[in-house]
Amino acid sequence: MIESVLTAVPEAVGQESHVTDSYNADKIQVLEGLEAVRKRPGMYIGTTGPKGLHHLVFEVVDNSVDEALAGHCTEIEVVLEPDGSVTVTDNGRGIPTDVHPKTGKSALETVLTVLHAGGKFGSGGYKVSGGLHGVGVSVVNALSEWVQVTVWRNDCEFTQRYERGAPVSDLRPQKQEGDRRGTAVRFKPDTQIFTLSTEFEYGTLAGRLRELAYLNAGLNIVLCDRRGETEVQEAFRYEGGIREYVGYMNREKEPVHPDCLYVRGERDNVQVEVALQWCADTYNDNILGFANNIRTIDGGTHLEGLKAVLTRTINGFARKLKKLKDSDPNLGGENIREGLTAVISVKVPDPEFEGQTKTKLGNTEVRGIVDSFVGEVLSEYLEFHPAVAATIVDKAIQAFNAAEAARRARELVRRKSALESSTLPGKLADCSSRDPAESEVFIVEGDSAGGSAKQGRDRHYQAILPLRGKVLNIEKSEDSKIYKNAEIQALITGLGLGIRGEEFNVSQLRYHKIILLADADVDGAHIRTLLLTFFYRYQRELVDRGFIYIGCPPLYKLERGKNAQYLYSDRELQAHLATLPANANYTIQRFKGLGEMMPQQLWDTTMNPETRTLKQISIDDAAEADRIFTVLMGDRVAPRREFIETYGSKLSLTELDI
Ligand code: 0RA
Repeated sequence: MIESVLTAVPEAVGQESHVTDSYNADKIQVLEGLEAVRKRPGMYIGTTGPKGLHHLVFEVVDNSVDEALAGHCTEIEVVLEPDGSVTVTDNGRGIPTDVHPKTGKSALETVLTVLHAGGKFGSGGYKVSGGLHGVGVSVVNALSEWVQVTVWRNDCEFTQRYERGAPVSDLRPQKQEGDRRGTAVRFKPDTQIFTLSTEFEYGTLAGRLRELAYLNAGLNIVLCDRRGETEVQEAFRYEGGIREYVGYMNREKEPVHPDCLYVRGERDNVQVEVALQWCADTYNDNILGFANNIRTIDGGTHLEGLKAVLTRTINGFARKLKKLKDSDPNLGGENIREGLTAVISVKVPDPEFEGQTKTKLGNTEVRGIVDSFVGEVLSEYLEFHPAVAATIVDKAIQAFNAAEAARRARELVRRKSALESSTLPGKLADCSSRDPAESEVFIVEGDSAGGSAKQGRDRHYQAILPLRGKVLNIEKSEDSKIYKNAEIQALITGLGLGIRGEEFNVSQLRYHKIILLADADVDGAHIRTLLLTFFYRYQRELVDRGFIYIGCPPLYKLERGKNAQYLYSDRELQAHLATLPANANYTIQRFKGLGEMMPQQLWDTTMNPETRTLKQISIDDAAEADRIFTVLMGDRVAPRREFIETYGSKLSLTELDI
């Protein structure tokens, strides 16, 4: 309906909304719609924690990116304002401001107040905002204390203000000099909704904006933080698109061929873009899939197509180059993907997202399109670059041979080791529940902390697995050595992890919360890092699917008369001390380690779901994650040390407070 208005009715600059019955009825309906969003924000943005908060920014940015995808926008600027609001500005066409004669409302007001109204305008095209996130700017409006919109269009600057979803001013036009076009949406998240925190984290925003810039070659995205004393600004713009993305992910690695293999084009209305580069010094693959700029963590048809065509093409070249004999079996897909860093980005007119988290691309036609299109371009490239083809084939054959050797070693170990038997490790204090969904396991360093945790826990659903000493760095170890290591065996059998490199089987997992509990010092950070790396490299899905958590023990106990208070950081301690009267009498106890805590204390502060803080490890910035683990587990000691000291407890993965 609005579409026809856009073309049929000239924009009525400054036209008063004439009030009719239908306008009033409409308005009530609209406000009820937004009221529903305020009542159940989780239904629209998943959570009112940090993830949902940042989602607001991405929602607005996605709309600007859609303008870029439609070819009308080249710049997006995100400003973190000193007052806690955010402004997202683009140089697109500007949200239409013409007034609908029936409703008396401008298109702009419709976009801001009607759920999902944004999508009604577009004339096809590839939309980010129609996909996974696509809840619309109206949701941002509903969840903001206020929104200030500015549109530059038709030689005018239009402004309008909203409070908690409702317009509080008319759409005001003002003649402007020059021919500026675009939209600015400034909003302040509502503290009534985001009760935990309304503070945006620079790193979280920078990670996604960088990703968007890689995925949309040439688009200029600027992030500016005006909250501190000095302004911080970063511009993300990559003419090379995902080719540069792969280069960025590989910058700590050793590529075996200098240039990224790159495929880009369109077939049957589906845009396909792929960048590939193999590296020598890593056993894993790191393949990121995107559909309409949305990261598809659970894969889908685009990744299936890519994997199939890689396996077929590289096997074809292996035979053609006589590196495989006729009698040899084919190289496995996993051999061919070893050491591969890849990004595949498809843009599909009507994407279907499947799975529990809607992060799996379902469009079946995409599989064949990717397979045939990438196959043609890749084969031609390798024909003309036989040295590159030979290098990739050699690498895959090496991987094949190593996998065979590892399999034989594993068979040997398996027969003898606890892996084969179903006995749980002796030091595991299991819980009585057999329902993994409600069960949690605390992985605790050292026997004394393990003892306190065992006594303090709720044994119905809390298990304790004490580990002694440092976990083996699996990145640098042969499989045979891994399976012989006692701590790793305990982890594998105790948690139900299965075999490295084999398909993850969630039904085997014995606990859906795996909680790492280490001291709040540098040693603790190191142990946590080794464990996280173990999970990430051994079975990455554990991390991707949000099973891994970090427990947060307190650093201080402050006693004042009969009152005791636990504090979890130096900052928290200082903040608390500042609230005390100058003449207050108090004592401060600093916990040197978990082992010093009484069982009851450990329960109260760290284990009791009612009072504890858990941080869920989630990888929003997949490129960073892979690089971080490469740095952490690689051969270079200096960057690792520096990293652990800076990020020991943070890991620059987003840790969500839950
Ligand atoms: C509806 C229709 C058109 C553009 C937009 C919405 C639009 C929305 C946002 C949100 C942030 N920036 C935006 N830029 C544009 C098409 C307008 C036309 O046909 O002129």
